[in-house]
Amino acid sequence: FLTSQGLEYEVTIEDLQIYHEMDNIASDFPDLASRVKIGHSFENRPMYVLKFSTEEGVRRPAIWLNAGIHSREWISQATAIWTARKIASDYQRDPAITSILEKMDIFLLPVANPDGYVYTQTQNRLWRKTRSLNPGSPCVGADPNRNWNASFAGKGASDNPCSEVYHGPHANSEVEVKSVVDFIQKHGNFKCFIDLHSYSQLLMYPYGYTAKKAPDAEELDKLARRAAKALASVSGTEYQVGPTSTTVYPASGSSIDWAYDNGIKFAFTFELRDTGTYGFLLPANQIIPTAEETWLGLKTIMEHVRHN
Ligand code: ING
Ligand code: ZN
Repeated sequence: FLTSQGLEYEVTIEDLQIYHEMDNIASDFPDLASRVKIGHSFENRPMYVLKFSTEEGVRRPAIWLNAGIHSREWISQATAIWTARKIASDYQRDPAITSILEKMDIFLLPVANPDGYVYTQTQNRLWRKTRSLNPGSPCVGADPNRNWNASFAGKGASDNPCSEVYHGPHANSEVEVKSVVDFIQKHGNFKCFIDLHSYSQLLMYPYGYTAKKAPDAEELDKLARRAAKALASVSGTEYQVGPTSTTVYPASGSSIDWAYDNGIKFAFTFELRDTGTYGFLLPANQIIPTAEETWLGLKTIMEHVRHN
């Protein structure tokens, strides 16, 4: 609303500003982008994806860009929504993204854990999990990156609801995870799944649930190294590359392991800036630089997917 001081915005608990920006992108680029509701959260907030598609009515091979599964990793949601506008505005300007979109659709979910995200803005900045209730426990939430049906309840997850890595009562128990799983399975033609987290500056591929090598480890490693190099070319930000279990720690029930075991070969997790100076509390002046460098990494992966 307008005051004597100028423009001010009324922010309410329910106001996910990223959802408004998704709406704006869809109306600024009506021939390319649309906002699709794929489900709802535990507290009944909508789960919105932006769909980028240059041809209606055909189920083209598709790319899933996931962000904000851990609510406190704010650079993830921010990078995702910046990337959304970048995809739309560079279409028909940048030959790389143009040719990707001539063959594939991109689905981008910037807020995979909306309840947690609102909670980090109103109650506890460092909340990681969902906000589902655990019967018989005073502790709230499950780790939505331990809740996928990939060696569920295995290594690197906890059966204690009070743990930050609580896997939940069963695979897909978190409605936010289930919504993504159902959408991807119903679609049936996803070739790539990228999950954005922070922090540590890592680019990882399966597996997290085992130290065994994934069948495509060599190709994924080569591609990840090229992506990390492209990313570093922007402002020198260095990433380490490798499989999750040996690069960060063993972790079962993760999104990319589920994707990979369900035939989505190009499955990657980015751990964005920084390496710990600010950690989850990355200063606002690093948002755009992070998004800009990450974009080159993402494009490297998406171009490879288009050719394969
Ligand atoms: N790190 C990830 C986590 O879920 C990870 C690491 C990546 C685990 C990919 C499994 C698969 O713990 C953060 N910061 O959340
Ligand atoms: Zn995370």
